Amino acid sequence: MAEWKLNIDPATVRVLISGYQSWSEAELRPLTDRQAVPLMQWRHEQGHDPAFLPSGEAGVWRSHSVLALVRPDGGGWVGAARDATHSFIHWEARAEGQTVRVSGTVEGPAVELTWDETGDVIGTLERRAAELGQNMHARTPAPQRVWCSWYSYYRDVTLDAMLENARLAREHGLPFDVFQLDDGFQADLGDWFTASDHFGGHARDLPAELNELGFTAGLWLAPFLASPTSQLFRDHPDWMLRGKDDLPLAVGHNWGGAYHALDTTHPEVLAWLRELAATARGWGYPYLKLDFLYGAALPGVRHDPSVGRAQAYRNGLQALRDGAGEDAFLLGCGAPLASSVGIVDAMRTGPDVAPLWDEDSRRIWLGDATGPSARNALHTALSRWYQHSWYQPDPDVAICRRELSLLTATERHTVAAMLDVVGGLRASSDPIAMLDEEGLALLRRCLEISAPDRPTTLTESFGGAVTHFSRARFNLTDSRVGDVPPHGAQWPL
Ligand code: 9PG
Repeated sequence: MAEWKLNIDPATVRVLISGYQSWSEAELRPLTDRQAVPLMQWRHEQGHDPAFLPSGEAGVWRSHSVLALVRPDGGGWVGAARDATHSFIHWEARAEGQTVRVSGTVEGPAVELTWDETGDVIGTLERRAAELGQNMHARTPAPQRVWCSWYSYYRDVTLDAMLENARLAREHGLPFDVFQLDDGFQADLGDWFTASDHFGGHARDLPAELNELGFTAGLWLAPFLASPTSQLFRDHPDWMLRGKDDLPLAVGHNWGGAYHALDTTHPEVLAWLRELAATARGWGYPYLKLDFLYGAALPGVRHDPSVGRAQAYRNGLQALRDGAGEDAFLLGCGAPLASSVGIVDAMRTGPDVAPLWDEDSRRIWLGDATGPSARNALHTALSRWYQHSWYQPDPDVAICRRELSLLTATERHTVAAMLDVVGGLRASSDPIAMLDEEGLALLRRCLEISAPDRPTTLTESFGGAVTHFSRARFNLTDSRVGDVPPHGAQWPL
């Protein structure tokens, strides 16, 4: 463990942290504030790293891979790592009287950590992040424009709904590159080759028709998961990651019950992952959204105990890349972030957007800001702006429809501004038939590719996140701040 003691009054310092995986919070907060830890235990493995949780104490902030402290003059300190291929890097900043103590810990094979004092935290963090990206051979292809079925059809998606939206998108000349089928097409978690009862076809029936309409076909998979009801689980109980009690570990509760994860130190599991990705590719899907990837990285008992969990995760992800092919486009989601650099092309960098601004009961009273909401997605994706040198960032979908949504016109505009500032993948889930002229115009604007923007300052924030950029200023609070309405954005500036 490396440690630094800073002779600075903690009350004058802000901290910038990034949570473990796609959905974990990233924040820019006064150091003396309290980092929330979810009250519900099952959210620990699904939204965070259970082995390095937020502390829950005032004045103690934990971050993964990078950490920055910001003085009132915009200078400060930046902690980073040169490489995260085989290891997890845990940072902690702790207020102690009139000093701040910082520690950096490596879980896994040793890696060199960097700790810079700087007059320009924004620039130094961008530079150190870019170095990590270079060292890990980051893939940063051109941004894709994606229509995804999740945020309007959810698990009820059908083959017909996919094709109807693709046809309408073509009729309207909407510039999507990819039409991506999300969760709901498969019989069970793990049983990817069998169709669900309601889908009205098979996933392999879709790509040819999408290609004819001029779109690339994309498919969602949660390749490391297996539900206890699945054939995969029944056939291969010995493939599961286990707990100390030798039972298959419960790694989350998303589909109305607990589910398990594959043990990616097992050679048969790696072979299965290669086959799964190659099969999806063979069906005509060169674009894969690989979700719930955190499952392979949880602490547990593995087939090969000599492999650490960061390495086990990486080996599983590499098997998927090998199966899909070097030229496939892989989008990671629910994934340990830095550990995926160099294998994925794009990465979700925040929680899900939802057609509502905030779910403050869950966020405030249950201490869980990893749940779906426009506010949570903005808060975290904006605070990870520097990660465009790791992969193409995916801050999740725009919502341009007015039906099936509680978002106001101001809030829809704010999400659009966030997509411009993050400058990565563009996505939408709106049923095209629901969009009127205004909705279509906003969608077209959201699909305009832009270069990632940079913050103008980290010494000010309208809502605990990085909110001040050169092209837009965001207000994530519930009251007007200066010229920016609540939940609003001044954009373009
Ligand atoms: C499909 C969805 C969509 C979506 C993904 C992911 O923390 N959670 O409990 C949690 C559950 C689901 C979730 C995100 C977080 O959504 O982000 O785009 O693909 O799965 O089931």
